[in-house]
Amino acid sequence: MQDTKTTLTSTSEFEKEVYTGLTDYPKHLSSKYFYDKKGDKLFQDIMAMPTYYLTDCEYEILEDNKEEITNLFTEFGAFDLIELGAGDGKKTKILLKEFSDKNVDFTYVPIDISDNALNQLHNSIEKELPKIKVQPFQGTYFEALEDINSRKNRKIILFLGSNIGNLEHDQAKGFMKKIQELMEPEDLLFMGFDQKKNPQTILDAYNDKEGVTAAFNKNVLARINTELNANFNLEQFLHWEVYNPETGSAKSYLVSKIEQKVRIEALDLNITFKPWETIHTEISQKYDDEIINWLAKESGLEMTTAYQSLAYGYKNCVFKK
Ligand code: AVJ
Repeated sequence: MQDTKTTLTSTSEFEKEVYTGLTDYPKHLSSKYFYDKKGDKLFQDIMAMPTYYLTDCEYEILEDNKEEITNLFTEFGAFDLIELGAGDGKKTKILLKEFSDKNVDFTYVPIDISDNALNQLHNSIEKELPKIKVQPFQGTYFEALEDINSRKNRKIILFLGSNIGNLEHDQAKGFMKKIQELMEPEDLLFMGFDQKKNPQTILDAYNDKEGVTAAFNKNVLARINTELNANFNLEQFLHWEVYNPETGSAKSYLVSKIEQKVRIEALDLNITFKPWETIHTEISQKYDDEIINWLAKESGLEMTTAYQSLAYGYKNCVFKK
């Protein structure tokens, strides 16, 4: 029952957003729609590529500091470890394994938009770390906040992988403020922020030669084709990555190579593209200390600790209210 309902709600949300995004000027689609079964796999492939340095940075930070992090998290006894955008949980498992080995009393609450990713994660934890209590939650970040709000235990909220970077500053600020409002004084927010760095390194991370990121970006069109009965020709769109070193925003676009018409049957909609017309699909914001401090201040959070990966420039920050 629950599953059916969730699927129906998110499908109509998808329809609405596709309609709005493709009838707007300039056109846009949300990166949250990259993640179906195929998209999850493509993102896993991206995370495994050396050019996508973010994975290694965070892996290194968690591995090098897992004992200190354990002390921080267990300071007040039992807690709920709530992870926003858990995905395949590969990085989180460094902490989960450490907690399991040390018999830490906690419940892991992975939250993700992808049912498929959540099921895989749940199964793999049951197999690899059977002692851990898991309570998965499928939904968007904003739906997740409601669930978080109803929890009684001490909350430690993980937001890893620089997932926050998918939000524009104002959205990020609003989101962190909402989290702050549902935190109690003992609760913690543990967040990953990718840092500004050599612009070429960033372009290479989001524009790999193998074309995996391109396929990931185009997966939103593939989903519209299969789920909304449309006829996008993926070959006729170019994946294009732009990085602005001043603002720190990396943006992904799909650019129409030709003049073309697309039919989206489920929406009874015809879309036309002029040659080189764009669809903005993703922002992956890069941060510096000024921006992080501004976000913290605006959302009423206090940073208590920060862990850094110096080689590439990546930070995990701990906040309390
Ligand atoms: C999962 C949002 C952190 O923006 O770096 C990877 C997604 N997009 N390559 C990012 C992504 C293109 C990723 N996040």
